[in-house]
Amino acid sequence: MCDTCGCGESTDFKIHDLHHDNENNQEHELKHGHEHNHEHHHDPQSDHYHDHNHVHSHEHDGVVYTHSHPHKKLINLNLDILSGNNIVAQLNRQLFAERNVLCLNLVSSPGSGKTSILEKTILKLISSRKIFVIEGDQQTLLDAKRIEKAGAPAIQINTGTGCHLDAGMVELSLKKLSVEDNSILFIENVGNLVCPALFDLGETKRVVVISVTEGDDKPLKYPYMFQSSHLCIINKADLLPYVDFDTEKTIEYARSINSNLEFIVVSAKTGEGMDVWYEWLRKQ
Ligand SMILES: Nc1nc2c(ncn2[C@@H]2O[C@H](COP(=O)(O)OP(=O)(O)OP(=O)(O)O)[C@@H](O)[C@H]2O)c(=O)[nH]1
Ligand SMILES: [Mg+2]
Repeated sequence: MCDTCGCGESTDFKIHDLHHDNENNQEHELKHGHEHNHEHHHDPQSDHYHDHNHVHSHEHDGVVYTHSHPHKKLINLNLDILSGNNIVAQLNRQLFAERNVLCLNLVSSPGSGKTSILEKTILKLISSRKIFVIEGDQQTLLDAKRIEKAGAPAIQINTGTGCHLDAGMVELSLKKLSVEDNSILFIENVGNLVCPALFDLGETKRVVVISVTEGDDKPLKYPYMFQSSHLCIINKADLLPYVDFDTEKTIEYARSINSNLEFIVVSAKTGEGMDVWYEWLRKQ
């Protein structure tokens, strides 16, 4: 059980490489374990000085790979539940910065149109930009196959009972997906406006997608996702004539939570507004 949000065990996930997985059995499991060697020193304020040797191990084709990140950190055990994730996220972020990779974490409810937006984006930009994609879903290779069909290399993470990606999953995926320098890496998170908000993946920026069929109250109901995002894409604009969705009200609600949030209204289906999104990408 995940300590933070109560979803399924976060070590029980699978990473699928569409090309190198066994053809008869595309379920290529990558077992991932964590060992922690801890030394605790009590101090008067009940914080713990945490002498922490963080050892990752994973199994691939019967071979267990292990690496460790020794680190020392002062933690408050009540507050810093997510520190393990944040440390790996910081390593991912450092790697992206060193290699000039623009890493965007796409988050949304299920079905808002993340994969559709990525398909259109890849078709438009792949001739001028190198694009790579990490796909997150509880089950199936469907989205990774759609992305590869559009023309970009993709890795699929299946989280099983888990409801979000975490930084360790991204770190392991990077060992299978040869992301090139000066490229764009899109991470499509598991469709869910709750838990993915809590897990920093090391992304350069976070993009929240909502669609007009979901109702304009979403920023107020799921504030953490809007608070932690840099850009909000409002998708399915082609359906605006048929649904009760007030775009201005949505923007007002979201801005009341995050005054720095940017907005782009698009339709992945008709292509409306997509040029504004491509321009936003170009500026990053
Ligand atoms: N009308 C309309 N339908 C859209 C648009 N974008 C996506 N869809 C449809 O919405 C459905 C879900 O789209 P996806 O791109 O699979 O959404 P997703 O966010 O990737 O879904 P999950 O990965 O399952 O969370 C599909 O049937 C799409 O064809 C749009 O702009 N307009
Ligand atoms: Mg998808």
